[in-house]
Amino acid sequence: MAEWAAATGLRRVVLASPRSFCAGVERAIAVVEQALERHGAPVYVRKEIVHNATVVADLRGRGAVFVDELDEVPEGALTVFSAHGVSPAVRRAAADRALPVIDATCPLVTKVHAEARRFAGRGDTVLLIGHDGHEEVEGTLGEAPEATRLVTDIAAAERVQVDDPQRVSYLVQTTLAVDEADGIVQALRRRFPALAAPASDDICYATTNRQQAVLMAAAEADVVLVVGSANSSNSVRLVEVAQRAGARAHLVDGVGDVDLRWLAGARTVGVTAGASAPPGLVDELVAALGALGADDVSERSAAVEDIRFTLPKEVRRS
Ligand code: 0CH
Ligand code: SF4
Repeated sequence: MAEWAAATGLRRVVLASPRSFCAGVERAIAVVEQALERHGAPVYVRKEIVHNATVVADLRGRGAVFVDELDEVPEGALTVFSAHGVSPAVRRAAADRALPVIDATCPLVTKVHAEARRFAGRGDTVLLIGHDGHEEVEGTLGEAPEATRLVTDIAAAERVQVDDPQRVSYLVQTTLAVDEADGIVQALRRRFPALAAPASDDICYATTNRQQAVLMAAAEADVVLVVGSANSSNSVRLVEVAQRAGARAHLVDGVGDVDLRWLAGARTVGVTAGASAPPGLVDELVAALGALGADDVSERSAAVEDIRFTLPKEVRRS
């Protein structure tokens, strides 16, 4: 009760915009929904379709079966690849078993895969800036495993070895923090002045926009709440970006994760959501903050997004 009372000084909610679903996530979820509608349950999905507990639970309830690897998929069962992409080895394994596949890889992840093939194909050592063990990184590394080295941070950039310093290029995981990745690229460029860059930024528009927007909200807020799951790279980056800007920031899967002690003494709460977090969870959170006294809800907009991706041909609406 005392915690509840301490949290009731709340007056304002500042919503970061854009927030929540990006075009790649909307497409990936629509792939599973359409597959279920057209083919019926079960539809097998390799890995989480996107890294969000609510999205996964919802689709599971409608007949999607999430598996870690293809060997858990029965013969001939319809299989969806997640938004984060897969390595050529996984594609081959599916083809060897003649599994019917629908690929929900985001087109902007596919773009990075194409760059990996192009850079490695011309003889470069490819320095992939990203997080060890993340599914997107595993997929991209798999395009040219012999030629690619993972660079996780500035310390790794300082020690990575390349075959020929004149033939070096870099790629970036699509969901990294822009400021952190810039620092790593600068460290690499100091060591390899001939370092070649991707033709366009690998950190995607959605990641970049959500980071700029959370900075705007964080500048006004006493505390920032980011809706997203703990395994969601882009969501965790939003927390870190806000924290680096000096804000207190917390990741929550939904309103049930909010610790009232975080709100004690706060008058303004910033709210955003990672690219895989459903907008309805944000609505629930804002409603709960309203019940605590926040009667002034406004948005801070860093960009307007109107990007949409067409669905894979197997589930395209005609
Ligand atoms: O941020 P990550 O990559 O962990 O993935 P997510 O939370 O599922 O968000 C969507 C991005 C998917 C691939 O870029
Ligand atoms: Fe695609 Fe970017 Fe969304 Fe990832 S975060 S699914 S790369 S639009």
